[in-house]
Amino acid sequence: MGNYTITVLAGDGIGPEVTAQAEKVLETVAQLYGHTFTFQRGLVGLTAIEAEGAAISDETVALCEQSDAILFGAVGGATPGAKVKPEQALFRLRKGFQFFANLRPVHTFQALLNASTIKPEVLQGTDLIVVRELTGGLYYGHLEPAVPGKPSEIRQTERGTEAIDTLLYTEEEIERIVRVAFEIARGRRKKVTSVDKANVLSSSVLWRRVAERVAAEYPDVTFEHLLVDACAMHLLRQPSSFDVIVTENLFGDILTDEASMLAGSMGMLPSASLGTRRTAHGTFGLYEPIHGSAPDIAGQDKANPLAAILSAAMLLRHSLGLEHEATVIEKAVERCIDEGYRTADLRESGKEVIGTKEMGNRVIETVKR
Ligand code: GGG
Repeated sequence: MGNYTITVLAGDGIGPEVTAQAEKVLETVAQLYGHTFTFQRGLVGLTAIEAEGAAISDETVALCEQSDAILFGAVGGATPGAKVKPEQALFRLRKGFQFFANLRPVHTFQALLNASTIKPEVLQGTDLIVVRELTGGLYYGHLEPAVPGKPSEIRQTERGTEAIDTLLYTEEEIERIVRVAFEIARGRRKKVTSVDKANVLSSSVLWRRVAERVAAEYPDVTFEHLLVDACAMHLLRQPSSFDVIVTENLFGDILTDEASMLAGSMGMLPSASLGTRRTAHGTFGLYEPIHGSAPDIAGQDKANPLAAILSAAMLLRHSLGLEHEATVIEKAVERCIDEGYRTADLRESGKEVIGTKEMGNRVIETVKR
């Protein structure tokens, strides 16, 4: 039994809808196991820009600072020509709290083998985790000022209109993320695939060199390099061959959107963003579904809340040290899928489609069983 403070940053579009379901599940777990979760809320993204003039205010960052974990929804939306982008909220939190390790597990539930356009025999046994570097690379490689997506980065020169992004990694940044991957692999099937573009990019040549040095410290873990293009192909050809994939920021973002199709939908993939800051019970972190704000379906009770609910499970595990409670949620999600409940993104013939709130309620009922 314990008291924990969780900052909820629901954000834009479907963010508030899916986060509300995750919160409901957390409240149920609190009641069942005698914990007290205090939820404190802040604005992020487009919602914050409209209300407060910034994608995230200093006050909201301070709220995060005073909590055990951050439960994040999604940010994004149309901001044509805007000076401030909703995504800057995420980048500020990631950089500010040094959340350099983004864990994105990809698991294909048995009952969803036929929900994908990919053949079930290819999907069978898919259980991998992408360890995405989150505070470096192209996302942060801008000229002055270092603000991702800032429109002023498009400039006029004697060559015409141009824009520059730089891909910079230091040895230290590579080493710490590769080490996270090896530590995770030790608790799994003991295989690490380091993904880069070393035939083209200097930063990848350094990435390879550092990854090999770290790998030598883990002789019990099988290690391989893979070019990012080959990785994209193998993910669809033989996903079960992967255990832990470690890669740089942008490659990780793209590969996990692809890999989400192995799990049936973007709405199935949770994530944890972690750094080195400790809480009383674990590691301070930010937890969010990998999907964006999906404005096209916002407010229609159509979004899949399972990625948000599974992110809440990761929060319990990594930041609050509540492993049992995390597993209870994960098992409940799998059981709901086994019992045939599907949101629209997982539409399957013969299966009834239910809404966001109903799916949240199903998970709660299952957690209580
Ligand atoms: N919940 C994920 C989210 O809001 N994604 C919006 C986004 O821009 N993400 C970029 C990224 O994760 O790097």
